[in-house]
Amino acid sequence: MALPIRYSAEVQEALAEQQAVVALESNVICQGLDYPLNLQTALALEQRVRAQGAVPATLAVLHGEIRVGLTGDELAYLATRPQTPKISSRDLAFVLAGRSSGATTVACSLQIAAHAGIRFFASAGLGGVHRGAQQSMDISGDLIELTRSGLAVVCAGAKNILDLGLTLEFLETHNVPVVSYQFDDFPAFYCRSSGFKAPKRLDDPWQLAAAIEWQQAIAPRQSMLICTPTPVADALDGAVVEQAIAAATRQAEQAGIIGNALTRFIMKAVEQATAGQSALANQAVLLHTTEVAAELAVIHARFCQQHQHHVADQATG
Ligand code: PSU
Ligand code: MN
Repeated sequence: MALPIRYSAEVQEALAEQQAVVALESNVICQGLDYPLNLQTALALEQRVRAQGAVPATLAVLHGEIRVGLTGDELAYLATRPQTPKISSRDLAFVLAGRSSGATTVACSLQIAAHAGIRFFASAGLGGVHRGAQQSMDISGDLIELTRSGLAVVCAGAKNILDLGLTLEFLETHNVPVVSYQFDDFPAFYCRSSGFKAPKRLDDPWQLAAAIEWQQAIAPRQSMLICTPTPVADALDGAVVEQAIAAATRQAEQAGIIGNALTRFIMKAVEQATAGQSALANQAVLLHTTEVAAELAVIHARFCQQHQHHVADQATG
């Protein structure tokens, strides 16, 4: 069966003309941030992408239809319905069969973006290996989907509620290429550094574009993780955040929260403990990673055009 994918007119046109498109998730808008910060953020993200000369494609499922690119009204619809289910790639078939709606996680968004032929995706912080995963085995499907989507994923590392050391180990084991762009370390969401060096640093966006294309040629389904730390002015103090996270993690344990509810529970507890600071920091990270994704997507599109011309010249010359 053909997937019921509906593209916004501008995304369809941009894809047809091989222009830069940046895909965005909707779960963070629906559930990660509260109204009205979430709607303001969703609109600001699209604006940042456009300002760089790329086209934004926020992804969601609405009434049994996969949507690639949403209108302002549709963003508002999602932003005011936090009861919309969080859906990962494992949930998508049921959502389509039931003709229902869902806010897509990174994992689900990557799967949809791959079907849609989009090459770039931006997220603030990925899901990853949870603290205590040695016992719980709670590892986000976001990481798995990196190994079968073939996108350039721009983010500030993974959320710092996770075990970032284990997250890096997992990525290494699954041979996901991880690179920090113009930075040495693996970032930690709204903190600049996780304390771990990134496996690779690249400073030149053109070389990065070339690496993305080589990765496509080598293993078309393997995504590349491109990390960029949140700006210094937006970063939160690591020690304060760590305390809040440790307390929130204990709270979740005591409340017996497991499965796909855990991430949101801990994020909200941290938000409370920091009097809303972490939500604003989350927004700042999103804005930054999305802007970098758009900037890189535009350079990547130009790189591909130049390369095509070069190949055509060689063929005729
Ligand atoms: N950002 C937030 N809160 C969230 C998420 C992002 O502030 O809940 C979502 C993202 O959509 C991400 C997902 O893909 O959490 C990961 O969830 P899990 O750990 O259950 O795989
Ligand atoms: Mn999980």
